[in-house]
Amino acid sequence: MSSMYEKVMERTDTAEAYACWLQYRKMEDAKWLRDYMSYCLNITALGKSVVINAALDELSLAFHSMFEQKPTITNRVHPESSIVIGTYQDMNLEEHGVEADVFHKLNDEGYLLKTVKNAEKSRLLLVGKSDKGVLYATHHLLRLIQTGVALDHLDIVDSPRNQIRMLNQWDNMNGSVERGYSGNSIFYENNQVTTNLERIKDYARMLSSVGINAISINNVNVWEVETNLITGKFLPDVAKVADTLRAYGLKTFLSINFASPIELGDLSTADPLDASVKSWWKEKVKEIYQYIPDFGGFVVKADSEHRPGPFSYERDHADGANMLGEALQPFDGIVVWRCFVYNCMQDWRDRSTDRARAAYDHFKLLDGKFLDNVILQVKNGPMDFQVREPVSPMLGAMERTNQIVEFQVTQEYLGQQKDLAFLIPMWKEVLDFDTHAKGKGSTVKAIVDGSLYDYKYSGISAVSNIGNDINWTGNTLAQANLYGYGRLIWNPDLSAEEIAREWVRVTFGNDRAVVETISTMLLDSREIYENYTTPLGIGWMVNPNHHYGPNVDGYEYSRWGTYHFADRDGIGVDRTMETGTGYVGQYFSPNKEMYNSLADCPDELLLFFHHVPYTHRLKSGEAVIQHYYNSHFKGVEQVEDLLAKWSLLADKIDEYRFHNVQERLHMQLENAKEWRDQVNTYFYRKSGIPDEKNRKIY
Ligand code: GCW
Repeated sequence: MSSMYEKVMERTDTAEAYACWLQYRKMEDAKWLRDYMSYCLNITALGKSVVINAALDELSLAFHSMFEQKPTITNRVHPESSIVIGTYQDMNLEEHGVEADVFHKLNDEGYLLKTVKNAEKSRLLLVGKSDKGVLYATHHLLRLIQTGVALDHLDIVDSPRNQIRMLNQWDNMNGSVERGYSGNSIFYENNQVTTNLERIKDYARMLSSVGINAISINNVNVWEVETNLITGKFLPDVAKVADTLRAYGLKTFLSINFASPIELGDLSTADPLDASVKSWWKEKVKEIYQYIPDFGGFVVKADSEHRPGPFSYERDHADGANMLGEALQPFDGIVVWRCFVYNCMQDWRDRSTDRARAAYDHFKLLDGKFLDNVILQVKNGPMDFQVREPVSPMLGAMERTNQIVEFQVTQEYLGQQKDLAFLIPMWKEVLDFDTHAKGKGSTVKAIVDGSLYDYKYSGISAVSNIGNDINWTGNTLAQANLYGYGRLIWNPDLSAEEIAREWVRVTFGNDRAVVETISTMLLDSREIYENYTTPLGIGWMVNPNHHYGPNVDGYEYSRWGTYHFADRDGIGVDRTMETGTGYVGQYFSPNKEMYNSLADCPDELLLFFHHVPYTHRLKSGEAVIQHYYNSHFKGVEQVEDLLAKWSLLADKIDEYRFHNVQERLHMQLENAKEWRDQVNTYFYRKSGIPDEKNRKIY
């Protein structure tokens, strides 16, 4: 039986949309075809495992599709072998002239991809430190072929910089996806685990191709039905999903409800220090591992936005996390404990509470109290995935507590996959940020790769952006964020340009105009979005609840702690030491002093840290209000330009994907105009200060 992928690929109208970056387009160029085929038709696979089988399947599928010929596969090296794959233990490295030394320097998921020559034949070695390395090497090779790289002199040694490379699905069992903009869940429907494992398999193929190795498969808000995922009712189904994911090097995690012992009807308390609660979780974990022997562990949202947690029992987060950690320890499982904890019932009149401070205030004093299989997961900024926020001061603050940073691939506040927003440049800013936690050079990437503090577990996690739409991500160009997320966290030193161009090539082919145009569109897009929404770091001003489109005062008098404090004279949140909330004090010097000083604070974050008059001059010389007008007018023009650029590609891209993106760009234009007009009008009316250029404001 043909797979879901193969079935969709037969339907020409949506095939490219579904295939994402695993296009394996038929090779037309005769010279390349000859060159590549000389390597690709005789595969020898040494060693056996489900993961190596997955690598072989991928090679066969890809070669068949690109060269219209299925490769032969053998399990011992023979004179015709043109690709040899296996782990370094399975291979006689000397026979191929490779030193085993290479592998001692690599971590477990690393690999060697090398062209070796003897008298009459060249062959490719794909050697993994483990079978996962073999799979990653396979995808590296397929990427090279699809981007038109010659194979004659390969000598690549690579391994991932980050240990945990995770995705969090915010999928509910009724099939909905919290903050999902791409259709329904691929994991659940009608309060059941899906039986469509083929679609999950294709997702796993995509994720493994960019090196993701862990996934939590249900929403961090764990509702009634989902609480049962850790029971015999659903575990057999979850195990099937885990089997599918495992073949692609992915560990399965579940989000759990902290109150499970109560909600599943077994106990009357969920107090983490209660002996019966502790043993309940120990038994529960044992049961889970009977179904899923390599289960990853739990993701936990506790005492946050009305979810239950240790606070109900006057215990702290360390008590809660350690109780679960203890239960998971015998199985090498881990607890990913989220730090998104703040008062979501704030009184807007109360100026002493600052939501940005919350995570640090809750967790900093617990440093050193967590078990070593607990990891704290921290959102990249202190608020909630706005278009621009400073880096969370939690990153670097916890010397003795494992940390993982959380990004959001799904574009909740960034246009919801209607508007274009390529997020890699933003994540790079975060990873490159110098926290100065241990002096100069204490970048976030050095914290989350574990090197700065020698964490036992660390890495990067992100909220996924996929659903069951045929193109997975609603907007086809949003596929770039998922791809780029994987590539970036594998190697944070890749540039956003490299990632963008590579994605365009594997997704749309190597035509120069296509590569240039789309990568430029992507690379400009975050700034464009910022221009017509909320520049200078203030954020929010969105419609409450669904978070799409402008509503300047939408959250101004709400309980969520997300205010801009605009009045007739000025705007911004004073977070300084002297007159503000003192939030800046959570940073290490010299960041603390830089943000605290009106003169030194970077323009793009000005209103995050300071309340200033509209007439305050930015470093550029523009007054704040004029900057607001200018950037909003500019943002709309830039979206018009995106549309014009895209239109030029009409005959270079298949119809389905072309129209999908075009349609979204039109929606984006409408949205941008609405933002421009509402924001400009609001501030004009508040301040009475006209636009120097006399453009239309209502
Ligand atoms: O960004 C906010 C979202 C919620 C989400 C929460 C969280 C899953 O609006 O939908 O809940 O963050 O991260 O827990």
